Amino acid sequence: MSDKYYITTPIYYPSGTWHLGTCYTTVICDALARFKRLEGKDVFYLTGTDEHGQKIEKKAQEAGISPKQFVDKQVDGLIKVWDMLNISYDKFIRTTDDYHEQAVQKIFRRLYDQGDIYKGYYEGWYCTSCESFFTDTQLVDGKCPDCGREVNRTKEESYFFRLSKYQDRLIQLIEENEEFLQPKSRRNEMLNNFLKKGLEDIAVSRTSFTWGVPVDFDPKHVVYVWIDALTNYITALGYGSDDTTLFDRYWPADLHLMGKEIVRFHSIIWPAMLMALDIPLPKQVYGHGWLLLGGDKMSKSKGNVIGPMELVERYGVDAVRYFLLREVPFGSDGSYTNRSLLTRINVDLANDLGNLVSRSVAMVLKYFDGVVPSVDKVEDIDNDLISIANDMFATVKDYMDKLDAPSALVEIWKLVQRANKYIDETMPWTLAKEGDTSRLATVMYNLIESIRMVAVLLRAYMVETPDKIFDSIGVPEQLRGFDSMTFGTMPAGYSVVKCPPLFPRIDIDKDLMEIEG
Ligand code: ME8
Repeated sequence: MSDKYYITTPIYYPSGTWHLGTCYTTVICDALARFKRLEGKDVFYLTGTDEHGQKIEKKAQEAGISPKQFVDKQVDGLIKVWDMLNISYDKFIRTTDDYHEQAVQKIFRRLYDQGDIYKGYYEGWYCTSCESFFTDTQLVDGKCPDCGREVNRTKEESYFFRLSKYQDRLIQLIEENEEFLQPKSRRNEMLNNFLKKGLEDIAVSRTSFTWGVPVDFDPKHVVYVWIDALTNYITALGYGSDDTTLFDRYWPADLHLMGKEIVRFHSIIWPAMLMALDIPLPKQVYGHGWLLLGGDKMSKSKGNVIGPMELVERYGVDAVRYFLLREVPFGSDGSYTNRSLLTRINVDLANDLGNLVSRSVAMVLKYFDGVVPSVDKVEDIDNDLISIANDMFATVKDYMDKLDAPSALVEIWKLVQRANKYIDETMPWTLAKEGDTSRLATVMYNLIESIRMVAVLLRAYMVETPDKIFDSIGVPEQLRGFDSMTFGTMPAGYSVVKCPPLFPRIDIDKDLMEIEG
């Protein structure tokens, strides 16, 4: 099995407000990247920005500044959001980076030289918001079939990519290799709605505006923004430059993760381009669902957004990350409401996790002067807790291999909840009163060890809480890794210290009044 893992988010249009929906793909990729790193893999996590095209040119005009000034400002804003969410990307690519533009030109020329790109005339419809071309029959009620907005009639000289030539190979790829495109619903959609209806060659250059990568052998054309954007996954690794070390190491991508609305580009156009370039295909393209607000996709251009910054400032980075990873069943849509966020924080984080840690630490402080005691008197009831703890890693890993972070978190919470129940069942305060120190020691050890194992796994999903827990229960560096996921690995004798509440309980109605007015 290969020990490298190359994972990508789409590159973001720096065209409007950064909102919680924007953060969805990135936070999931981040959890996957962290998980794989903890498994010992050599991870390369790529994200970035998709800065060319008519939409950006228009926005810059409206703002009265140059497109480059516009995107620079927007990208600064995005990087601040990623920093605040502690996104552990290894590279941030901008499609305005010189090396990328040069590689795009080389790729375009090569495809032209070998006959995969040819010159023609495009006449049809263009949705500027989606940066997509459509034929008459593809429109829905005369509007963009993807976003429902107005489309413009376009007629211009254009270069075309021979997409039709790859139709049979694409059908074969998607039908025969189940892993390539997931989930299954997306596979059916691509096969039935696009591939089997017949692929037409696509326009891959524009002449009606200039904000793009110029076609070097015909500079009144700029490369179509999706062709420019998709290549980022290989140009970021040095493809088309003098140094291809990263490309040689990490390509093919293990996972391209994205929202379902752009699966068509990633599972049809992108593999066809790679086939034309004779480059191996990514191992998996996965189209996740949307974060909805008020029943609609949270979206920059619709303006129905919730800002991540305010939420992180108010509730902390881990609460927001946890919500994004836990709330939306993977592959489906899920809704954001302020109440659902606050309820998750109170129930899962403050009550379940926070209370478990604070109660357990308080008892070790009270009954054993803060030193974790060793197991002394074992009872049957311990076995249930221990077996949940011991089985947890394999199950969580299994879910993460299927990209299913919500189910992985549910699995971790089974131990959190079992440990809370264990406190109620063993009643340490009664053991203390009765002077059964041997049994009390065992119960305390089992609780602290369960908490440690939970915190080790949480390192993939949260960025502050695991260390707070480790510091509170005295876990040394070498017992914070995935190689320590067997119950009993931590020896007794470490000291615990009081931990400030991990997630302070929220007065939901009061907070809702403050947030919503
Ligand atoms: O599509 N819920 O960029 P983008 C879940 N530049 N995910 C959401 C979301 C929501 N409400 N809103 C946005 C582009 N996203 C192109 C990609 S890649 C070669 C070019 C996700 O800024 C969206 O599904 O519109 C996508 O995965 C990502 O944010 C970037 O979207």
